[in-house]
Amino acid sequence: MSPAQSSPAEAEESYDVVVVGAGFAGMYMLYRLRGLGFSARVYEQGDGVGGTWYWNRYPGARCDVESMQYSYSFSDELQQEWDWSERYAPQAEILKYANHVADRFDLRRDIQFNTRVERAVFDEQAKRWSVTVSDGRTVQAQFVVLATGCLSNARKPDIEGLENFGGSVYHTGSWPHEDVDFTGLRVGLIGTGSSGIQSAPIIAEQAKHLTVFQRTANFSIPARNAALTTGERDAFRKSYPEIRRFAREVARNGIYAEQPDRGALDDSDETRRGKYEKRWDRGGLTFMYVYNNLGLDRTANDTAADFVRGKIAEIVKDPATAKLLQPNSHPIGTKRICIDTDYFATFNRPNVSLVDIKTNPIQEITANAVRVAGRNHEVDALVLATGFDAMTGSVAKIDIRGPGGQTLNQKWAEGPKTYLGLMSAGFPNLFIIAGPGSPSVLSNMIVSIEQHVDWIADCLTHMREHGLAALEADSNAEEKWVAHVNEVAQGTLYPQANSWYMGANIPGKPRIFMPYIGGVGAYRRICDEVAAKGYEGFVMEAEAQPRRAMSG
Ligand code: N01
Repeated sequence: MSPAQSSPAEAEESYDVVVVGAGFAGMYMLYRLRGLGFSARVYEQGDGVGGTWYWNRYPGARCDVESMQYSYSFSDELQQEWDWSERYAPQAEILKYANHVADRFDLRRDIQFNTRVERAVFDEQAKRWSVTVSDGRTVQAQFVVLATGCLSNARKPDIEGLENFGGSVYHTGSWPHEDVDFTGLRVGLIGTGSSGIQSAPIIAEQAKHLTVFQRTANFSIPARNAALTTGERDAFRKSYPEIRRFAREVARNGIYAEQPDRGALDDSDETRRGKYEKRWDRGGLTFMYVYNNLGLDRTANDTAADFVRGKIAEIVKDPATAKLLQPNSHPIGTKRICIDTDYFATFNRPNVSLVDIKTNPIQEITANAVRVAGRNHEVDALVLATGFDAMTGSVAKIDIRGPGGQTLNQKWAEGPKTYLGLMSAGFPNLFIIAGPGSPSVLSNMIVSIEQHVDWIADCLTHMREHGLAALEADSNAEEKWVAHVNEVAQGTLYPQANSWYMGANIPGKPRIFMPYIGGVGAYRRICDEVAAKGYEGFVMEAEAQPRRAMSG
């Protein structure tokens, strides 16, 4: 398991680890592998690093986790030296940060850009993966790490006539690199999730007219974005050790913030309203932290949902539009809550209109219009903010074949199954970062990414030290973990929403609550315990020796 050294030609084609993707997960994985002396090759389909932040360049794109927390913690020099400009960094700045990290740690020399991983086949004799990439080459690797991202497979909707549209069509998740200018154009925006809600106000400022086609009204909280002062940055930096510890161990979603200590029904109406007002004014995701039972108890949840519906009615002047914008189909927070800048107020502009496509779905897209309920809404450009085949979509695009030829897609046909979100039984030496069954998208992604990468790095080190050739999830351990993930989800309100967490946005995708909702702290403790017990629930195979179970 040392870097292949026999000949330069062989070394070029054989690695300890192939990493798929050079987003935040792939970059940190490479950094750790290199530090441990493993040879690694990263393949990235884009022509630059940054993953999500490389592709999602739509107007208004910014993170909904505050910049000082949505950043790597592995290098204190990095976190002390990097200057974030705003409370919520815009996409371009996050991408600049990703590029800075790549340069600072000299990562690019092990990343091959513009290259997709197309196939990975496990050779049971050699205990190695043969990985075929889009330039036609096949390389060998003992391990493959899928750092493919949870929201990276942009999904075009299946709407009749879309291919006949005569104007430009953009998807927020694969936005062009050059500037897109909507000045003087009539723009149609389909989709009102985080991407649609962030982009609508900016497009409306530019376009002659913006028509928003809404299928599901969404809850959104003001971002209250602002420039960060030197004082704010310094205060944060001084407290980084405690902030990072808290985010990893205490906060359920990996974000340092005040934690609620009571339920919504424990307060009087007046006190509750005062608390919601305070959080609304403060802005951001932590609105859901006012009380500890908003995700658990429907009556408690309704108090927060009613508050937000009331705010929408206050902001939006036309009562019919306000009513349409008020979400009623799901408990607040059970679809990813959106964070906006002036989204609802955008509908007070004379050049913006809202079309309900829940009651009357889009009938057809013609060369120059979107037809709804027999009426043509004429548009010159279309923006599809229709989301992603989340969590499994990018993994499914790779033809992954385990021993015996079973594909991962066959195994996951009824829904993804993993042990700890890290590995899937039947696929040895194949790791997933932030996979289904891990907290991933329910958390500050960088906290989860660092935890997974560190765990995988420790696991590979353990294997090297113990002369182990292969490791895979035990199917019983996997079944138990899947049952636990489901059980925890069923105890919450989350499964009540038709969300992408449930796979509900993809026709035909099995409806399973994919992320682990037990919280990043609890999850980390479980992963650490598994490792401390000699990788309990994993099956390991020694070099040239028969398989043996390594349960604790
Ligand atoms: O995608 P989404 P997104 N016809 O799936 C609608 C992260 N993110 O790109 O709800 C008509 O949430 C769909 O309607 P419905 C964040 O985790 C973060 O906005 O299925 N409409 C919905 O309104 C987020 O949750 C940030 O009924 C169709 C919308 O399109 C995740 O990425 C910013 C349709 C899709 O919403 C995904 O967000 C952006 C159809 N055929 C994204 N198909 C921040 O950090 C879909 N829709 C702030």
